[in-house]
Amino acid sequence: MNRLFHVPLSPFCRKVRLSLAEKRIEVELVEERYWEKDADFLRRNPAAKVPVLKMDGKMMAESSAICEYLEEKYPEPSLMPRDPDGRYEVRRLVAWFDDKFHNEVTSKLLYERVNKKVMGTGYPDSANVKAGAKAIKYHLDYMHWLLDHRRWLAGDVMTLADFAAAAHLSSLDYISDVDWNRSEVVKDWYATIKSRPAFRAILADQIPGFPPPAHYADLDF
Ligand SMILES: N[C@@H](CCC(=O)N[C@@H](CS)C(=O)NCC(=O)O)C(=O)O
Repeated sequence: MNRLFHVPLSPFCRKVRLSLAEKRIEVELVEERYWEKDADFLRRNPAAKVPVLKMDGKMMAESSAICEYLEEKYPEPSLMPRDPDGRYEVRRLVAWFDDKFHNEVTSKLLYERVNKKVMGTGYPDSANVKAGAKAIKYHLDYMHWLLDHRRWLAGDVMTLADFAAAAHLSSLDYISDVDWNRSEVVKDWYATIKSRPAFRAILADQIPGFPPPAHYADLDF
């Protein structure tokens, strides 16, 4: 059986969960409290990060490497365009969300508000929360601009870029940190992606001590 070592609100883990579910690859989810640096976990991934996917007798780390592996091994349904320009744009946007958005927004809001409490490492730093709340506006505006020109974030078809973005936004939506009223096109994009069967397990996540808001799992918000 395939196994994904993960934490439920990790955007990197969610991106892999979405890819697996879209491709209908069954996987057993195993929660990994990576901050406890358990010896077995360090053996699975010396980088001490989640996600880690155990598949085909291998332990795999790094969410984008995993998603591209899945894409090459299970090409249908496709989450990458075939042409080099299209593939470039998907990779650029995956990096945008997993690097820039993660550093400017996810780490400033989710990690401050949730991770610190779960890991017992103190209280949210209000300057970070303020910076994250400011930065997400710019990112939503950038997504609005992209989606004004394109059906999906990287072009005409849904790709890993949409899953990367939806993974971050869904984790932030779990703690009500996304102002969906800022852009109707971004809200419509999220409503469409959220309605996919691949999203169901993510919408069912429950973190002890952090109940999600009612709209989180509501397909019509
Ligand atoms: N580049 C990695 C990032 C993974 C990552 O940073 N995961 C976080 C959880 S959201 C983690 O395990 N952090 C532990 C650490 O940085 O020590 C990927 O895409 O898989």
